[in-house]
Amino acid sequence: MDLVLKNIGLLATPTGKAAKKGAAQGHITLIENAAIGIDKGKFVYAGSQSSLDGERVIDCGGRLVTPGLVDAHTHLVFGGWRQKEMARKLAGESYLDILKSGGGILETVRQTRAAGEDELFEKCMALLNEMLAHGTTTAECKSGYGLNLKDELKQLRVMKKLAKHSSVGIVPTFMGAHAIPAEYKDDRKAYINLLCDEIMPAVKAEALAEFCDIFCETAVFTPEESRYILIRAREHGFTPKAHADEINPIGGAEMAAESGCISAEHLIQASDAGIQALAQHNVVACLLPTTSFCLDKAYARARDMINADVPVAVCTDFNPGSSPGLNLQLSMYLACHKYKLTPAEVLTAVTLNAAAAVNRAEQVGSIEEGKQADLVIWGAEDLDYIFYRFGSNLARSVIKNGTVVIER
Ligand code: IZC
Ligand code: ZN
Repeated sequence: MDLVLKNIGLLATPTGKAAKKGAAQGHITLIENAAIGIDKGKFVYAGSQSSLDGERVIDCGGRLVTPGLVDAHTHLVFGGWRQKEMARKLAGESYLDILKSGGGILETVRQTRAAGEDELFEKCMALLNEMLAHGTTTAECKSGYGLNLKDELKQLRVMKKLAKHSSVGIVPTFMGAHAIPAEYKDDRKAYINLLCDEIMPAVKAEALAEFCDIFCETAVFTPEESRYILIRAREHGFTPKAHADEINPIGGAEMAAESGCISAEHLIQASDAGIQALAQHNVVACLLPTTSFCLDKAYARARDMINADVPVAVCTDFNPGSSPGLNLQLSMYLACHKYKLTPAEVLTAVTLNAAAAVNRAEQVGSIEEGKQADLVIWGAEDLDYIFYRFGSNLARSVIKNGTVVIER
């Protein structure tokens, strides 16, 4: 065996290769005095303390061990930042007002178009190292700040290079339908055609993305436009996702469910019918509590979703506008204290269910024989503690594919 972890005070993990819903979301495996065996990057043993021997043995000192965290929703690759919009926000301008005036996403589009590929790569490597240090071992990344063929491909090529060089597992998503770019503001149809007829096939020709996401929102893409774009995306071989009912209740959740989305994002304003539709189609709800926090908005109805048998994931939404933070531990804290989910439900939400939201539940998201050996050793002795001591980075050591990548 390559690596053995012994003297684990508590091993906490969901189990299985599919998202957990309903009461099962809160049913996790808890093993006291546990040990883990890792060989060739995979878990080969996870159970009670045993006399395992390996090339390297780590004494966990009675600490908590969980699966590596999966952040299933980030807008990682962007030029610049948007701190200059903070004053407008503090003075009462809304997120959508700033976007309508040509700022917001469109400001980041200007800065991303102006940035070189190498510059974006270096910036993102540093951000990914910060994520890793906070326990994130897999991250989904969306394009959507190029909004033309050249710059969407540039963002996605940066992700491909990041996937090669970063220890964080990268899941690429094409999100050319993030906003209507300024040069098409009087001809939305032409932009939608450009997306579906030219950019989608080019992205697929280079195999740069598995998923296609869309911002279905007032003043962005209507549910009808979203349906059309996601149908075209499926024809091109993408698995659809949708930002739905974030700011206004416009039937985004229903649209996402009917369009065959693997996940629907935000859902702050999702209706009862929308929640039922998600449950019926087994769509993972990717909830983003730091966005509610940053925009000072309501929190999604996570408990209603769990009661309705919708599998819930929790993610950072890391982006330069509505959630400029990449620490998934803060999202976990808010999910517990604002959504009122239990620590066990939230742990499932940031591991197995998040993995399912990016079609990775067979490989990651739990500590079980055969899965990729991604885990976090926490500066904590039990699960409650990491949902209690907010504001500090409680991840101590991080292991990705069986390699110790962070040791503190
Ligand atoms: O840059 O504002 N919500 N898209 C939809 C975002 C937030 C990212 C941004
Ligand atoms: Zn987003």
